Amino acid sequence: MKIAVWGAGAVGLLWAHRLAGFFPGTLLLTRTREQRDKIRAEGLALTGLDGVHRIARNLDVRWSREERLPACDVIFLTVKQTVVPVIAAEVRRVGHSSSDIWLWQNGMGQERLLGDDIDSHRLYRAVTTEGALREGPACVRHTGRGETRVGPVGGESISPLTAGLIRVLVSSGFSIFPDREIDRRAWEKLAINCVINPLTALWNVSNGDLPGREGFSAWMDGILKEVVRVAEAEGIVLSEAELSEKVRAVCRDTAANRSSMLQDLLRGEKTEVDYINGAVGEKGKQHGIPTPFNDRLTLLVHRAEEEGVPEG
Ligand code: KPL
Repeated sequence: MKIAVWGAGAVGLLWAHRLAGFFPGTLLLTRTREQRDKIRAEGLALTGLDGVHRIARNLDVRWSREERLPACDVIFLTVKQTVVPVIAAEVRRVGHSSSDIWLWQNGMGQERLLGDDIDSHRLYRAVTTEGALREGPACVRHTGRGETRVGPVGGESISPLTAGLIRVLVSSGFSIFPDREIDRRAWEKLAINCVINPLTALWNVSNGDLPGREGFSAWMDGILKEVVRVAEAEGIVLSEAELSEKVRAVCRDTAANRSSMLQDLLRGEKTEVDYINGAVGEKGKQHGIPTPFNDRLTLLVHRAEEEGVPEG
C-alpha cells in the first residue's frame, strides 16, 4: 500500500513518521523545497511522549509542486482548512481512481472546499484529539495521547483499503478506530476546538494552563451552549456536561501542547477560526440561533491575526 501525507505541519509530520515504520517509502509532500531538502538531508525526527528521539530516514519526501508525483492508495490530507481550496485541484495528482482521502482538518466543511474534483465516496474524516507540536521543519514532538476516529463522509461503508490500514495501525498499538458516526464525532471535536483553540490563542497559554485561567468556565459554558443548540438544529444531539468533561480531559491529556491556533498565530499565519467558531456562527445564522460567544471569539482571533498574540 502506498500512502501520501500531504502537509508537513504538526499532524502531518507525526503521521508521516508513524507510517514510515510500516510503509517504507511513504510519500510526504511539503509546501516548500527548503523543508523537503532538510528532511531529505537530516531525516524526520519525532520526540515521543517518553522523551525518546527517533529519526525516520525512509520517507519519500517531495515538494508538492514537483511535476511528477507517484500515485498513492491512501492520501492523508493534513493541510489546514485555509489551504484546502488552494490545493484542491492538485490532490488528484497523487491519487488514482480508487484511492481514499482522509481529511484531517479541524472544523467543518473541508469536503466542500475540495470541490467537485473529488468524488465524495472516497472521502473519510479523521477526527483526532492527539497533540503534536512542530518544533522545526524536520522535527515534531508528540505532546499528548489522544485517539483518532475515521469514518466515511456522508456514507455508510468503509472501503477495504481504509479498513485494512486501520487494522495495521491498531495492531501496532495506535488508538485509531473506524467510526460510522463520524459526523457526530466531528461535532464533538468542533465543540472542543471552539473552546480550546481561540482561548489558548488569545491568552497565549498551553492547553494544560487553560482551565486554570480566570474566566475560563464562563467562556466554556457560553461557547458550548451555543454549539449544542446549533448542532441540535443540524440533527446532532450533544450533551453540554459531557462536552465540558471532554474539553477538560483534552486539556489534561495534551497539557504540554500549544493548540494549532496558537501555533498559527505565533508563526504569523492565518488561523482556521472561520471553520471553527466562525462555522458555528454561520450555521447559527442559518437556523436563527444567536451565537455571541463564538462570534466574539472569531472577531478577536481575526484581530490577533493582524496585531499578533498578546504576551502570555
Ligand atoms: O485539535 C487540537 C488543536 O490544537 O487544533 C487539540 C486537540 C485542541 C490539541 O491541541
